[in-house]
Amino acid sequence: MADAAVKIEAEQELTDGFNLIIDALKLNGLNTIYGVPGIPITDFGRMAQAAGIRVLSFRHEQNAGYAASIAGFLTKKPGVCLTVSAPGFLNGLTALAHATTNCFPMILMSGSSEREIVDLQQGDYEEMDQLAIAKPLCKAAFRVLHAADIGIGLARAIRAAVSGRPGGVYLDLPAKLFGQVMDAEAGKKSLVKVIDAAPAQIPSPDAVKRALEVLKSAKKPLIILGKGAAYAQVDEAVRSLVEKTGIPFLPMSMAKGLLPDTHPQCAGAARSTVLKDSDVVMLIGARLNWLLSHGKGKSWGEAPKKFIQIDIEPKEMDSNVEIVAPVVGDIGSCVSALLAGIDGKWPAPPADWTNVVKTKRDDNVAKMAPRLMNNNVPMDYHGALGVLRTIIKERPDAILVNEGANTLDLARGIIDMYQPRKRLDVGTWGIMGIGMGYAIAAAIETGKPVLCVEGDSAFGFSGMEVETICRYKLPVCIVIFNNDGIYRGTDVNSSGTSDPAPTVFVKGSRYDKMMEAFGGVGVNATSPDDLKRAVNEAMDSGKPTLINAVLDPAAGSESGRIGNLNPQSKLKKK
Ligand SMILES: Cc1ncc(C[n+]2csc(CCOP(=O)(O)OP(=O)(O)O)c2C)c(N)n1
Ligand SMILES: [Mg+2]
Repeated sequence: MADAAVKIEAEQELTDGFNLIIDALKLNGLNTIYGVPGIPITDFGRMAQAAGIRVLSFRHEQNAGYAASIAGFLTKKPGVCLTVSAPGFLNGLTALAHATTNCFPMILMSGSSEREIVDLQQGDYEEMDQLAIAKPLCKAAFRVLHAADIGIGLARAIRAAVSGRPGGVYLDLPAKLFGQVMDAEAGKKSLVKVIDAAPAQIPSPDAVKRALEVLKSAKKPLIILGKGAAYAQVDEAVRSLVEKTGIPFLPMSMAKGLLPDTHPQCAGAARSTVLKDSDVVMLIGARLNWLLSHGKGKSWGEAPKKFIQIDIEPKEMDSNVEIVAPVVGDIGSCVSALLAGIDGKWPAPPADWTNVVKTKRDDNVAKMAPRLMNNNVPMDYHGALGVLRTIIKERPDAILVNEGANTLDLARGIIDMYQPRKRLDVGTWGIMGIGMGYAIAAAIETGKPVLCVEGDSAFGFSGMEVETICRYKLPVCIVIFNNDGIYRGTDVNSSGTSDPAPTVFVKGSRYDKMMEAFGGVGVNATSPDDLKRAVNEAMDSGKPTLINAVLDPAAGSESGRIGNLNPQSKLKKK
C-alpha cells in the first residue's frame, strides 16, 4: 500500500461507545460485571465478555445488584451492576440504595431510552427518567451523553463510589451512546485511569490526642468494631490496637472474625453486660444506629458513657448522642495514629472490669454448649447451628452468608468467625434477599467455598439464582432452615376462611429439588447428623448443593431477636 493510503486508513480508525466503556472499565481494573441482559445492553455484555471481562448473567437484577454491592465490600473497588432500562434499572435500584446505606462501593450502570423522547414523555420503549429517580438513593448519579465523555464519566463514578464514605453510584448510559463512534486515538486519550481513588484521610493530631486521653481515663472501656473496620482491610493494625490496649471488644455482625470470636478479649457473648456497664466506648467504623440502640436507652444502662468515634464521615459524629472524642479519617490512618500514641506503658484496663466481662462471657458460652449438641428430630435452631458452628471452625476460610430472622439472629450468635470479612449478612437494613447474590459474588471474588445459612423465607427472595450458581459451577452450599414460614410455620388464619395465615408456607416443602432441577446436588436433612454429613460433603466437593434442613415449625420466635420493634397498640388484637 502506498504511504498515503496507510495514513488515510489510520485516520479512519474508529472506536465506539461499546468499546470505550469496556476499555474504561478494564483500564480501572473493573473486571467483573454482574447483570441481566436486554435492550440496550445485550451486545455490550457479549463484547465485554469477549474482551476478557467476567460477565455474570443473573435471573433478576436485584440479585445482580446485591452481588455487586458485596463485591465492593470485599474488594474495596466498586462492584459493577449492569441493567436494562426502566424495569431492569428499578430492579437494580434496591441494591444500589442498599449499597449506599451499608457504605459499600458500587456502580449501577444502566442502559436508558432516548433522552429526546423520555424528556418529552412521548412513551419510548421502557421510558423513564432514571437519573432523577436514582439521585436520592445513591451517593452520586451521572449521565454520559457523548462517547468522548465515557472516560471522565466512569472516573467520576469510581471516585464517588470509593472515596470518603463509600456508597452506591448511578451511571446512566443512554442507548445512543453505545453506538456513537469517534476517532480511536482520541477515544483512547479520553480514558482516565483513576489515581488514588480513595485517598487517605489523616485524622488531626488533636483529635487523636483527645481520644487517647479519654480512652486512658476509662475504668470500663469497650471497643466496638463495625463493618467499616472490616472494609478498611487494616486487620493487623486493628488487632494490634485491641491487643495493645487490652480492652474488651464487641464485633458488629459483619466485623465478626476481624479478630477471632474466640479471642480472649472478645465480648461478643457478654454483649448486654458490656453495653450496660462500660464507661468509655470507642467505635471503630461502627455507627450508633438502631443496631446499637442509638447509643442510649435501656440496653446502654444508667452509667454515664463517653463515646470516642472513628469514622471517615464527619457528619456521623453526634448523630445520636454526644461524641466526646471524634476522630475523623480513614480507619487505617486513624488506627495507626492511635497506635503511635500507645506505648509499652499504656495501662491495662482494670482487672475487675475485664474479669467481669470474661466471667459473663464464659458463663454464657457454657450455658449454650449443651443446647448446641442436641441431636433432636425435628431439628431446632441450636442443634442445626451447633453442627454448622463446628464446620466453620474446621473451615475458617469459608465464607458464611446468612439471612432470615431467627436463622440470622441465632446463627450470628452461635457461629464463631475466625477470619476477617468471612461473614456476610443482611446489613444495616436487615434486608431479605441478599443471599444468592452475595453467595455468587463471594465465590467469584474470593475463590473460596461459600456456606449460605438461609431462612426458608429469606431464601425465597433470591432462590431462582440457584440456576445461576449451577450455570457458573460455583462452590456454594445452601442450607435452608425450613420451619415452614416466616419466623415459624405454626400460625393459623383466625378468619375462618381457607387461606393460610400470612406468615406460613406450604408445609413440608422440598427446596432441595429446586437445586436438582438445574443439575446441582439436593439433600433433605432431618437430623443434625444428616446435616453435618451433607454440608461436609458439599464443602469437600465444591459442587453447588442445596440442603433442605427440616426444622421444627414451632421453633423460632416472632421477628427473631427484634420482636420489640413491632408496633404495639393498647387496643386488644382482634
Ligand atoms: C426485603 C425485605 N422484606 C421483608 C422483610 C421482613 N422480614 C424480616 S425477616 C423475614 C423472613 C424471616 O423468615 P425466615 O427467613 O424463614 O427466617 P426464620 O425466622 O423462620 O428462621 C421477613 C420477611 C425484610 N426484612 N426485608
Ligand atoms: Mg422460616
